[in-house]
Amino acid sequence: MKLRFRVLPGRAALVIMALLCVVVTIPGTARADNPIVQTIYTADPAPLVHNGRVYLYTGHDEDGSTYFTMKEWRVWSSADLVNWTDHGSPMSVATFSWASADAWAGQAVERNGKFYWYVPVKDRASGQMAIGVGVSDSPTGPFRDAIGRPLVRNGEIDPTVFIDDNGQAYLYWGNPNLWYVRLNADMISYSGSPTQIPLTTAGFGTRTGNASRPTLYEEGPWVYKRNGLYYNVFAAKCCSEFIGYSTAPGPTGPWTYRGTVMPTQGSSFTNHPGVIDFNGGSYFFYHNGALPGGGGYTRSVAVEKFAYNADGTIPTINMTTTGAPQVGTLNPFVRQEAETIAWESGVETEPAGEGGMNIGWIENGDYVKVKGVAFGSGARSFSARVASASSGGRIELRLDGANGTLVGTCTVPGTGGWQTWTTVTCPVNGATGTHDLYFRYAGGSGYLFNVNWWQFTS
Ligand code: FUB
Repeated sequence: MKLRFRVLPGRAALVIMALLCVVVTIPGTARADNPIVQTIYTADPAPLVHNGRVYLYTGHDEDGSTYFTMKEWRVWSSADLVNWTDHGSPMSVATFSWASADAWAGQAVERNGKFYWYVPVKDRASGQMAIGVGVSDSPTGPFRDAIGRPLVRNGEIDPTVFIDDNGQAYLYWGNPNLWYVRLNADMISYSGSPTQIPLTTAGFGTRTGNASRPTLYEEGPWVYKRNGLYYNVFAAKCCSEFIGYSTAPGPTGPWTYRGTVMPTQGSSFTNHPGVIDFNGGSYFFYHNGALPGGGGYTRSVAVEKFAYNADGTIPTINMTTTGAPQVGTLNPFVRQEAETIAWESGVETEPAGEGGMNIGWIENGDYVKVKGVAFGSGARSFSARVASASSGGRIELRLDGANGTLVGTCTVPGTGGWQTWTTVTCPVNGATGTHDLYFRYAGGSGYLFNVNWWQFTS
């Protein structure tokens, strides 16, 4: 994310520049890995485990937003929960011809090889919020409108979908109420009518000071089943929200309020839960306002690892800047996408002419960190797919810090265009064992070059 100082009043710009000096440009400082994404603001995380990867579906808060101004959704994926690959935006408000705005909090699920992404959007005709459903053959899309109209429409938001062991799927959603309906096996139609889940204080806790909302339930339900127990984790109270949860013996209740998952923290007055088990661990996704310029309408998704208590209750989870530990290591000897990032400073991403995404808007001193790279007995050379409409620059390969040990430098020439790609190769010395790898970009002024992918040889 490039902060655009020129649109800010002088004092605000100075404060952010001062923060950047402290937070972003301290030479050699080890980087924290929350928030997960630094290239844009993201919100409303919805993780999905599929074929050994975690796919993360998010909303996108526009830079400088002063409301939930959200036009598109985004997809990211990771095999290790620290290095996240940007898959761009495979679904937007425009995907739904009947929708006019508000790409808000949704969830994607897989069934029979198809991926269904349930999202709230504003129905143009009625002006009401409605739930649409996108479908794709791939977790990264592109998604198309599955039915050409709202699946349900009652002015309420934030769908979550859960498929029970017997194959019955349920769609839950709602703010201020909480609804469910039984989805048919096709996942794009339902049986029966939308039904309200009674919001009792026994089921969802007691809120004081708001006569129209006597329980803590606010929005953003996330329903799942674990060891025979049904969980509904939700954004509670407003505002600011915290994350609470209830459990039930069945998918439609009766629900019992169980307490706090994540206290009110993190400079955003909303929060939004997403819970998965992956590779033997349990992970809690949420959002906050932790990036520079972040706040209630410029949010960022983050993740923490946690362990259920022996009785199935969820411990209190706090927001951290370190995030979840890495699952395994990253293999540098297979092609890796340049947009696979643990942390970055100064770069952005865009769709690449060759397919997938590339990183760009790279200036002198920007860097990308890739965490836990297993060089083993050593790397001999490095190749990168690059393009430059200017005169190029250099990719410095450094270990364990943006100013860490230099193990190679690759020169990038001008190629005649930002999408005119060539492959550059350079020797590598001293890269053995497992390290955080920093690509530090160097050159003259202005934008230097784009990178599509990279690979080391052993
Ligand atoms: O992101 C827009 C809205 O804010 C979501 O639908 C709510 O859950 C809250 O996070």
